[in-house]
Amino acid sequence: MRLVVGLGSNLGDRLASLRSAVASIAGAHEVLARSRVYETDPVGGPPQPNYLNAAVLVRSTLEAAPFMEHLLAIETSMGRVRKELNGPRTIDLDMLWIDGVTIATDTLRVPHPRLVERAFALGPLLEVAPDASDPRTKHPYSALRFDRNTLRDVGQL
Ligand code: PH2
Ligand code: MG
Ligand code: MG
Repeated sequence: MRLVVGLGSNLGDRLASLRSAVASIAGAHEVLARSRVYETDPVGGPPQPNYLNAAVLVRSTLEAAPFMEHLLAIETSMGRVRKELNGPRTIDLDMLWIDGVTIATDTLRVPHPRLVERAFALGPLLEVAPDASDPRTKHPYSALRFDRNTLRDVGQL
């Protein structure tokens, strides 16, 4: 499957965390493209530091559920502790989109339920997968409006 992983970090050495996570992903799957790294204001949750956000386009032989398990294992190995919903985190790895696939179970939803309303997810996704579309409606994400000014380019992944 071809999919996009969204990365976020707002605790510790944020850039190092994003890069370390990408290295872990690349150790087990084919990373086809990497977005720029963007600094973004936190959206939702408690008051918390600014995020760095990015995305990678991946090709994997795994199916969605085991792929997500791998992402969660990387988060745990990097010391992520889950305290509160939408709270600050050293690393967050989200399966934003899988080409042609919709999943809606109790434990997994793809596309990410808040993808289209979050510039910090949609912007990086479109950079690595400009052709991405909603798997059910086929509506291209590139036709959606979002505020590019909320994404401050701070360098390469
Ligand atoms: N992730 C959240 C909540 N809020 N805000 C920004 N800017 N970037 C994120 O990655 C983010 C967030 C929960 O996953
Ligand atoms: Mg998230
Ligand atoms: Mg997450």
